[in-house]
Amino acid sequence: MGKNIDRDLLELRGSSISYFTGKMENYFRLKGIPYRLESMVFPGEVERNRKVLGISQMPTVQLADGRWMTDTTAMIEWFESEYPDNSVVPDDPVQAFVCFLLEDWADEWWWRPAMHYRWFYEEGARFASGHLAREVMGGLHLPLFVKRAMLRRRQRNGYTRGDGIGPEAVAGVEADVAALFSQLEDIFSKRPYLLGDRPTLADVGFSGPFFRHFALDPIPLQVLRHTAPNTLEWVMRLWNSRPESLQGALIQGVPDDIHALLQHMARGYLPYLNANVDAVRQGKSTFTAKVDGVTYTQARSSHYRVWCLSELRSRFNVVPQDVQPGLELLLTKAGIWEALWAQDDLPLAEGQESRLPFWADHKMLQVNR
Ligand SMILES: N[C@@H](CCC(=O)N[C@@H](CS)C(=O)NCC(=O)O)C(=O)O
Repeated sequence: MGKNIDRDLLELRGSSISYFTGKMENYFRLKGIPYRLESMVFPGEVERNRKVLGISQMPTVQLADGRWMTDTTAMIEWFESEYPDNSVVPDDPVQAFVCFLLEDWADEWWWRPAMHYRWFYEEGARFASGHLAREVMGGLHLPLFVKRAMLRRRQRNGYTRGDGIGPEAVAGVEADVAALFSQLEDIFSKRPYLLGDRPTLADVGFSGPFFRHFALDPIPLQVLRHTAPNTLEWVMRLWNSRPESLQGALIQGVPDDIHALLQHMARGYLPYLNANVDAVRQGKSTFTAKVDGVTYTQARSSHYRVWCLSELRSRFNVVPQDVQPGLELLLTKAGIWEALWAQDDLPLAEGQESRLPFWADHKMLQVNR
């Protein structure tokens, strides 16, 4: 039976167990934007991706007119301007800024613990290496066990041990995840989505670590079932939402439970971002930093995350003048404000990432193959 391909449909290319592919799918479903998921094929697509996008990462999107896109944050921003109905960004500029913060934290901080649970534990590595070897490595003519071993090695060297989680960091990383689960459980036992009765960009951001990692990989799924069942329900509620779900009311302002999330973000992610800025400025490819009581030994430095910090600053600068003092006070109380502006002259390349989502200058992390 031939495959019935609708050429007008967006093509989302990635993997059915990938963090950022899952984030993009949650967004498309919520907005009612039809798409077709196709598995990226390694190594065949890597060269093409580099040619059309500058880098190769998951997912990519190909528009019906043939243009290629990458980077979920920049893609979502682009789709929001193309499909302005039922925006996922709240009208209230303070809540909108909180969404940008939470999305960035979800993308760039929770990525590492998500990879840890998948690749550190045998149960996770067995599941994911088997799945990925079959799904995306069809283009490599090697025995399955070799592909699986290659994947484990690559992911551990790139994203877990090789990105700062040595044996001494494991307990701290897992305690950090447990603290997040407990904070989210508190929120989702009171309301269906992070900011009220409808999902926002903050929920879409958190679908990254949750949908295809914490709520899929054997170990964290077991932890979620037992410690955070309301959070597990939220994962599926978001996946099952449609444009009609974007009608509900949002809460007023920024309640204490969201403030607590911002304080959590301020403890680990912001000091890490600043340590990363120092490393990039000094031209170091790895750095060691103790943040929130956990020592990350030889974490990879990231040019992309320097840009993330600068994006958060730019987002603050476009908040209406009369709203800025209130937002500044909120961020100061959360412990974010000072860290956000701690450094002058961020080490960014000229025009870095300015062509996203149609061209990317830097990968999130450079992984040696
Ligand atoms: N910030 C990017 C990150 C995308 C990303 O890092 N994707 C991962 C897989 S989910 C990847 O392709 N990493 C590159 C690699 O493993 O070489 C986004 O939002 O799309």
